[in-house]
Amino acid sequence: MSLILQKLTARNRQGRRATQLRTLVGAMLMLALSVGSAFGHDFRQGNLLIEHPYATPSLSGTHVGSVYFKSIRNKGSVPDRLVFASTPLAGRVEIHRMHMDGNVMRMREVPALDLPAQSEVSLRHGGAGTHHLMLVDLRKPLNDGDRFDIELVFENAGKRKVSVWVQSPRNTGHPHKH
Ligand SMILES: [Cu+2]
Repeated sequence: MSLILQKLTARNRQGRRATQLRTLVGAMLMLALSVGSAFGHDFRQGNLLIEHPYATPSLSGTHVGSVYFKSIRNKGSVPDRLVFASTPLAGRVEIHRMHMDGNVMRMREVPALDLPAQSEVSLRHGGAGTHHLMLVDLRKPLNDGDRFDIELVFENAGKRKVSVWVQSPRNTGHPHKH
C-alpha cells in the first residue's frame, strides 16, 4: 500500500515537474518574443526594410559616432543604394567600410552602400568587410539609452528618417583607426 502510494506520489511529482518545466519553457519563449519586439524597431521605405538602427555610445574625448543596423533588406527586384545620410547631431555622415591593414582594423569612406535586389545586407558592428555610418563632428556625446534621428537617402527608394537607438554592444568589435 505504502509502495503504491510512494509510486503514485513519485509519478505525481514527476508530472508536476514536467508541468513546471513546460511553464518555464513557455515563459522563456514569451520573454524571448517580447524581448525581440521590445528591443527591435524597423522602418519601411518602398521595397526596403530598415531593421533596428543603433549606435554605440561615443568614446569620451572623441567627436565621432558609429551607426549600425541589424540589416537593410531590399525586397524589390531592382537594386538600390544608400547614397547619403544626415543628422542634426553631426556635422556630416560618412558611409564607412572596415578593412584589415596588416594587423590593424581601419575604415575608409565609400561613396555608397549597395543594396542588391532580393537581398539582405547586414550592417551590424563587427570586423573587416562590415559597413557603418560614421557621424563626424558629433555635436554631443552618444550615451546608452539616447535616441536620435538620422535621415537616409536611397537612390531609388528616396528619403527616410529613422530613429537610432544608442546601446552598448554585447560584444565589442575590434578597435579600429582611420
Ligand atoms: Cu568609421
